[in-house]
Amino acid sequence: MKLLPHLAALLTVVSLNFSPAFAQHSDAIRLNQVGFYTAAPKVAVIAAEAGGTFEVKEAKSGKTVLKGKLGEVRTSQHSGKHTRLADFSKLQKPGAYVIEIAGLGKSAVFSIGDRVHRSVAEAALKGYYYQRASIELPEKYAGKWARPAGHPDEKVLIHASAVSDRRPENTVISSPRGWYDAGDYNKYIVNSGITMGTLLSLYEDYPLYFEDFNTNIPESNNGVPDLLDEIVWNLRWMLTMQDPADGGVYHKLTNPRFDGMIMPDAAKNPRYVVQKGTAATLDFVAVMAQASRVFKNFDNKFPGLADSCITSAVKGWQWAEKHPAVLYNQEAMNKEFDPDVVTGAYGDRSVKDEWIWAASEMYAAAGKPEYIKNIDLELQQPMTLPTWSQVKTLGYYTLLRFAEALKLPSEQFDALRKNVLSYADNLLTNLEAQPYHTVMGKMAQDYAWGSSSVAANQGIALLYAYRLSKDQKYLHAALGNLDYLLGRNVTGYCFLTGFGAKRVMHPHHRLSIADGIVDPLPGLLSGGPNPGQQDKCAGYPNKFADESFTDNDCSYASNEIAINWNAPMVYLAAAMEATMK
Ligand code: 9MR
Repeated sequence: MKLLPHLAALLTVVSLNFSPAFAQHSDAIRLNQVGFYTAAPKVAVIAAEAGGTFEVKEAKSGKTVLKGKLGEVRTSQHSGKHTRLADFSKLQKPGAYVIEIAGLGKSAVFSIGDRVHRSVAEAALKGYYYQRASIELPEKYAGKWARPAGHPDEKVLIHASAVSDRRPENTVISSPRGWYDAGDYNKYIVNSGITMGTLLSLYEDYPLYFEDFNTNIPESNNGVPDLLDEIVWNLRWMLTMQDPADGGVYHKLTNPRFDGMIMPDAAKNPRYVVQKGTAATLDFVAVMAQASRVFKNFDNKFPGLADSCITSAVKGWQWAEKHPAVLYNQEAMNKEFDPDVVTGAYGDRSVKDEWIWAASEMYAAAGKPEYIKNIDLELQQPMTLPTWSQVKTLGYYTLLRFAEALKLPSEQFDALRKNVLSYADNLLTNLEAQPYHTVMGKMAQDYAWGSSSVAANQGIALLYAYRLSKDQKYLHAALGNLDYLLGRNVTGYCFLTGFGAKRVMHPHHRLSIADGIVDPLPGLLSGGPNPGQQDKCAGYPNKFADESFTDNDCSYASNEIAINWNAPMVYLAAAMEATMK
């Protein structure tokens, strides 16, 4: 009898450790647990006292292929802890390897080769398929994560805050499809905005790469890149969120309160669209304008879609001109209307940046500079990293992308270019002293809620800098942030579910919690360290910014997943693949 609990514990360990990648490794040797490009820089970080040398060995034969010296001691600005680098860039022979350090043992197994992040990019895009609302996921596409349809959203109510002449309170509208926002099942326009903008930009920046990029979704092989098919799932939902009477866009489609930890088909609470707002409307305008550009080239596959997008964008723009700053304030709304809505707020205090983004996308879609004529593009101010509440840089990226086609005045182009390059240069300053040799984490504020998306978005900014300058230092720093996300960080976790030797197993994600399957849904990016620790979850190791992470499903502040975090992950991994080819 006494043996039984032991056996159960052993079985759990065995089932969690089924793949060779899970073999015991030293947690003090931190590196990208997926792989390294043959010709690119390769470093591991040693986070323990060790002798001065390291060896790289073939994983299978144990044969030593490289010996090296550890770098100088570096000190973390967040915790005061010490690290040293093991630089094995010289090793360029494709294969599977481990790093071994006397007294510490071996690292996780990693590979060196070409296309090492292809599977990461594919999985991260496939993550959106798993987030789809209103559709059954059959085994053929979803494997063991197959599930019945949930949240049909064909009978959604107009909330008291959202009434208009033709749509009085409780009018029923149909608003199916879209992606679940995150660990919860609601659908938020503002967060869809940056997500779609990032994914559409990925397509516009690297269209050729997606000609042969299959994620095994129902639409695969329909002659349209899977990236765009996936985008259409959310685009069609977004189109339903515009009030046809006046062009204003509802802020979100939501339950009044979060669903419990249940599967989608068990969720039966009424859902509402709530208050039209300027942030939602301008984000919608930006996405629709960009989508009209992209889907114009697929008119035979999606007849009329591009037209609907630009028509909706124009209507949204006109609404916003009449309502230039209607902010979503959930608390104020709840004081005035019932039922109270307490789900994600995505309330923004300024819409200046949404104006910049929407205007830039409209300009690039319609070719009419009038759209930016009355907008202060804020080009003399430092660039900001895109977040759901700060989107102006998405507009900058688009203006840069189409500078030539739009015949952008050279002062404007130069200012944009300078803006991106100085942002990237600031990231790079003092890189040599960083404890993990990443631009991510230099500043304490990098560890915001969803810090993984900060790392990924910094990577994107660096890739723009690289394309503008052709200077490899930016490309390598971007790659460093991908390394960060895949394991070269203080927690030692590979933050993308389904990948790495030390993997995230317990994200705050209803679909992963309620399905009873040990492995979480794959291809989803965990939020990452967040010293705010707002969830007050018990598992945090300490208060240090870079360590405030716990792989525990109570931790919505450090271990949730979200569509706006996955998008830059897809971008960074796919763009890196496209670039390193
Ligand atoms: O990503 C959002 C973060 O910036 C906010 O600080 C946080 C608290 O308002 O909300 C995050 O977004 C959550 C949203 O409100 C609801 N769905 C889950 C999102 C990720 O945690």
